[in-house]
Amino acid sequence: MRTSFLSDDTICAVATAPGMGAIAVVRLSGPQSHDIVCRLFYRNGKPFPKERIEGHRAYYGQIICNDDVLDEVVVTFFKAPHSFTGEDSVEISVHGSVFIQQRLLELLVEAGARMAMPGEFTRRAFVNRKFDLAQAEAVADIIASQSEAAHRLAMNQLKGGFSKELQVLRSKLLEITSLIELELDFSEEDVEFADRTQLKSLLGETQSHIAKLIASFKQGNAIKNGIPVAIVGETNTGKSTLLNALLEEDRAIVSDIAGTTRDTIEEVMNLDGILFRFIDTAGIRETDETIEKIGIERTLRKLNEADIVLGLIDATKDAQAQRTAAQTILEKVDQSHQTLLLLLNKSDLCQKPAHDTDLLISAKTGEGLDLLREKLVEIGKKLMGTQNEVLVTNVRHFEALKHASESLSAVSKGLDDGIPTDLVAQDLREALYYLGSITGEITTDEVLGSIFGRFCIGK
Ligand SMILES: Nc1nc2c(ncn2[C@@H]2O[C@H](COP(=O)(O)OP(=O)(O)OP(=O)(O)O)[C@@H](O)[C@H]2O)c(=O)[nH]1
Ligand SMILES: [Mg+2]
Repeated sequence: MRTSFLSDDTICAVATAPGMGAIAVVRLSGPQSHDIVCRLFYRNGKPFPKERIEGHRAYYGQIICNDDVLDEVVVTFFKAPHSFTGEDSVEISVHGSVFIQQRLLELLVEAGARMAMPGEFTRRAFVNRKFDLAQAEAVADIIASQSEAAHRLAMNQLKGGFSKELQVLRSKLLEITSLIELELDFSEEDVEFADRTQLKSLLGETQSHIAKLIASFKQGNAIKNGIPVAIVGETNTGKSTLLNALLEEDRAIVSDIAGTTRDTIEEVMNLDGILFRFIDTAGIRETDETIEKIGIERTLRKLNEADIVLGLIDATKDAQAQRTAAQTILEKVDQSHQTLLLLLNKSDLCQKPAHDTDLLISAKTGEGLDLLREKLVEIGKKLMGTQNEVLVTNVRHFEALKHASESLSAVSKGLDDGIPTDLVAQDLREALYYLGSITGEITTDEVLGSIFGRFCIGK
């Protein structure tokens, strides 16, 4: 059940990016929002009467305080429930001076509004059932989207594509529940009333549906946060130089001292519409140094999590050393779900490669990097696959689905082991609870606080 959050107060905030801009939009929402704005808003030198407000209409006029004109503005009024939040609300477009924005907020607060908390507009929209929680989170994803694919995914979630999928799952679970409850009702008569075959097949179907969604997280996460590309290799092979070259900026420290990079460094970059998350790592070598050891452990973790591994080999080393280095990397990559590109770096210092690699590059001069980018895009496109299905992109949803799946496994096992039906029903309720937590049918103030707290103010 959604916790009630009926607002009797009116909130205000700057909705546009902080700082100076051509224009800025100040937003209000709540029962007094029209009254408050009408106290400050003048047209043709006269206060604008609230009775004249038409919803969804923009009015040109002035914000006046103590006979001084603060700014010429365009005010758009929205009448409940036909607004983003579902409440009476107003958007005031002002000239984007920081002073005007601040002063207008002060005036609004003096007139009875309160500064909004992060995400409070969207939270109100959720509470007023403008959309469910997964859709509210999509609003944040749309704002954060950095590529066409991420944008499309967030849009689909906002339109309710993901929510619809969950509804299908939910109705399947409810069907299972009713089959089990039927059995519960007749338990005294000691009969297995429900059709177990039907129950089992429905359960299996639901489980594989959830498993499919869980599996989609890898792709969804790659689209949203970038395909993880780990740059690994021995120390001094030029990993940090390569990161800098790919990003076209001096992001990581480069030096000829082996063991320069200790911590992992991550940066996203859009190549041909696909988002990549490049991860520079600490060079792999035997060491007794505590901090470097921790760094190398991190390298191995990042290597495991990566979809693409760029294995760097120093072209100035002799053939045997190169082979050993390649072997070390090969052993650590799981090619069943990771793509490895072995790169022979420092081509500018060697005449010809000692053995076959995927690519000969020079991170320093840029030789071979165009080809590398092309290969990355090619692999990225394959990883992205077809994109019209519903994908899980949010860790919170991913976790909830995993919990739901565990609960369903317990239901399955319970049925197989002949556990009393009322206990099985308990696991089923748990699965329903986890699914409900995604769309927000079941939430707590704490959960809402943590979700909307991550939004920006004015959203
Ligand atoms: N000539 C030449 N030098 C390079 C190239 N790539 C890197 N270097 C040099 O190799 C040295 C090591 O480069 P880094 O990028 O710091 O190597 P790394 O793999 O990050 O090293 P660690 O962080 O210590 O593991 C530096 O002196 C770089 O300038 C290259 O393509 N050609
Ligand atoms: Mg480095």
